[in-house]
Amino acid sequence: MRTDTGQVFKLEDYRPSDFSIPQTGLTFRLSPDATRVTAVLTIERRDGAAASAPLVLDGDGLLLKRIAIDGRELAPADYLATPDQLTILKPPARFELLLETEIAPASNEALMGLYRSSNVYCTQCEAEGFRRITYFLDRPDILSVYTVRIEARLDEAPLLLSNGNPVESGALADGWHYARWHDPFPKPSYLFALVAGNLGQVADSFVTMSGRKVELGIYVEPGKEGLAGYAMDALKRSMQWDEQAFGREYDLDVFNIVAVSDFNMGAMENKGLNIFNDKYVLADRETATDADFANIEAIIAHEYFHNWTGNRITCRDWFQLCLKEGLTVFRDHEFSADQRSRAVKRIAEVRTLRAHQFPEDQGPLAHPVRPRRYREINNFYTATVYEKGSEVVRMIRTILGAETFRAGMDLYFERHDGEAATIEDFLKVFEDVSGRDLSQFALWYHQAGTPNLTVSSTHNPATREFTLEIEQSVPPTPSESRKRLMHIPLAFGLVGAGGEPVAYGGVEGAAVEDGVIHIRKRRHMVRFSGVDERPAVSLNRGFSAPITLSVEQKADDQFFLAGHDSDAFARWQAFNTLLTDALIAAFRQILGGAKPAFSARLTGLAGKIAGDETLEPAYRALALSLPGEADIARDIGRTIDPDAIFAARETLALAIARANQDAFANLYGRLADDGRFSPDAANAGRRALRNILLDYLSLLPGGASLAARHFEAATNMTDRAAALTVLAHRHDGSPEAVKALAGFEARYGADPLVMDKWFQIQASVPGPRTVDTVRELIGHASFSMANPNRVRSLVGTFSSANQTGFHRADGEGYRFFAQTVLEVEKRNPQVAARLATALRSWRSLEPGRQAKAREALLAIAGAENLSADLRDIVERTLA
Ligand code: 0A1
Ligand code: ZN
Repeated sequence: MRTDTGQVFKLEDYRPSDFSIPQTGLTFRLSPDATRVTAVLTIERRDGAAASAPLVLDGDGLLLKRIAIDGRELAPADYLATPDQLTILKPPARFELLLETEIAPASNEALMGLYRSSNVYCTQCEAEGFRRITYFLDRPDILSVYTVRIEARLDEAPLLLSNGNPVESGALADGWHYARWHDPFPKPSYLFALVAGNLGQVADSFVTMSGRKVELGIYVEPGKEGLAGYAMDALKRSMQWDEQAFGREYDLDVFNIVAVSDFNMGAMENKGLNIFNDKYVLADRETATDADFANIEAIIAHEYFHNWTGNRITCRDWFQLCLKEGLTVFRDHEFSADQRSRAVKRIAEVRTLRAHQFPEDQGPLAHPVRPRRYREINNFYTATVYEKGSEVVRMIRTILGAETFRAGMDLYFERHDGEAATIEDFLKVFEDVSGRDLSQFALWYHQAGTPNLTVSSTHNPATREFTLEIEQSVPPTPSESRKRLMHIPLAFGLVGAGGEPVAYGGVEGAAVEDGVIHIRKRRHMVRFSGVDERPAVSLNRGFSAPITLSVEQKADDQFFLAGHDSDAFARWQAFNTLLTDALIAAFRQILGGAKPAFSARLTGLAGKIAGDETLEPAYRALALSLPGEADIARDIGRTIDPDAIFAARETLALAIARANQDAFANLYGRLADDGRFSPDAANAGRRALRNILLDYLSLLPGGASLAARHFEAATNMTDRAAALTVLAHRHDGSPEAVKALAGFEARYGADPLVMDKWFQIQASVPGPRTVDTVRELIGHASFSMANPNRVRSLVGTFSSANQTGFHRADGEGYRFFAQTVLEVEKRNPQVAARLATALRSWRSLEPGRQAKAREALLAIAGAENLSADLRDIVERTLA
């Protein structure tokens, strides 16, 4: 484990390396406890580098066994080797460096570098894992052509995979065999991958737009081949979509995906050999929910799209991470929107952004989409870099229009193919194709914080003028107290009494193009002339900018937009805002000792939306799902009491259920499962609507038995998990809940990915007792502290998705959490650091909980030998 050195890496310190490594040859002789790695590197001093410059290679916990230059062993005086660095004091200008290191994959529990997952050898090198394999210039601007030879025992590892194309394979003495792979595309070390083991294969092929045939393989645990069909289908759709939407063709003869069960993140885009967390590959109706299917489709696409945005054009340094991640998320979002319902996809994206990126941006861990400094790069694979990074690309498209945006992307691929690029390079292509100046817009990359727009409107019937007064502000964030004014593309609509768009004569006060107001100053008075009647204003349509809005809007207008806005996102937003406002009012009533009440107009509108057959079922389901407790907390902002928020939300749910009892029961009946199954978006949407109706109906008398029947009758995991959640959360401890939990465990006890759902459902049961349940479940036979999916399902769910349980008033949730984070850290610092972010919003809690949360953070910070990963998170959180 790398302990903290306190070193801070700064963007302004970037300079190219003195050396390049045009060729990399690697030979692996695989063995669980002592794998021999022989690296043969062609190294050249770069033009302009000082002749006296030593060569300093990165390592991480390495043991050097042999070192030679151009075939001659080095004398001890010629070099300096520590586990973390290799310095060659007087290297020639061009030479071949041979290095032999020995590593122990079986005891690698950090899951970085070469490790074992269920007896399969696999690698994870992003961001800095390659240096755990051999000494190297382990930085993304060192592009090298790799040739890899893998040797293993045939019985232990019949399958040998690496990047690029297979070259040769054959038998060796004593039951060993080998394979050689060559990747003709120069790549950074973080994209290196190796897999060796006994795996089942699903094979298919794809013919690219220029007529080349690509062999596709998905490799899974033997016996699980039947669960990889959906992933394969998603892969072929992704390949086709990238040709159509971006003109991007695949470039190797093979494309392989391997699913492993121990993985720190979702998946990894290694050139020609993607490695996946098996959770994002394996699925069928019996084991996977509709959300799982949608995630698989999106992540398969994401990793595949990286082949152009990330691999062919990579990042100059890790500060540019959003160059590949934000752009690739944008591409996978567009893919899913095209494959599914665009409106529903957009609403879901915004909910995710608000749930994960907004709290990050509004708390102690806030950072710009392109950070300027880091202590541990692993901690910057964040919602800001990924999700806000994607929103920034989307805004570029909004500002330029779809055609010019595509021209810019074409120019980006043409100009930077084969390079390690920067955000400046990316912005420049769009300036060049459009002739626009994007320098103010570039602040979206450089400045942290969620901008806010305050909007009010006036109508003057005498002058027929309608005016929007818009003011922008960007709240201060850590180490950025003063903010500059941003360029915010605000899509809008003026809506007339019949729901029609209101025509206007002219506009003054801001540039307005194609339904977008370009906010560039602190304050704009946007005057629309020739407007006879006061319209309702629909703002930030399609969520055109990742901002918060404070709009002075009459309740009548808000209700009107929730029923009539022609922009599906804005319409959903209008209803969601009504719900949020009602919940916040109820929260205050509860704190004041009053019983909250909700208007019949609001609960009635919920019923109207549920039954509106002109709307897609998936949209109706999203509208009916109330703002989450964390969403409400964020909108309240400070002195949060999670118990009062929970009570407010439950009361509103009950009010909606009571007001619409018959209509909901009726609709629930009409949506009954016919036993046929397809994971497509339309079918998933009907299930989502039926399951949210169950959630409401379960609050009424007879609710537990209704949910139990739903559970028993389920013919797919979506319905089964939904019913189990309702039973466990709403009827905790009831005979129905106890029976269903036991039945689920008995049925799926041997399937770790399904047991993760069982852990998740129990870890998110609201209330003070759940911390005890979670403690107990840590001892369950299906649980393992060494497996990231298990840890996230149980401990991660408890700490980040159980507001009343985790924030138990006596601090017991926090104490359990601190202790567990430190225990996870001993094996896997990266997973521990991510877990620890659950306390990032501790300062918004009411004083009692705040003090207890701080104690827990201090307990973590005070532990000995903290990893760089965890120390970085905890210290920034406390700062
Ligand atoms: N580049 C991957 C994310 C990723 C990052 C780090 C990892 O190391 C444990 C693994 C994966 C992606 O965007 O999918
Ligand atoms: Zn990615």
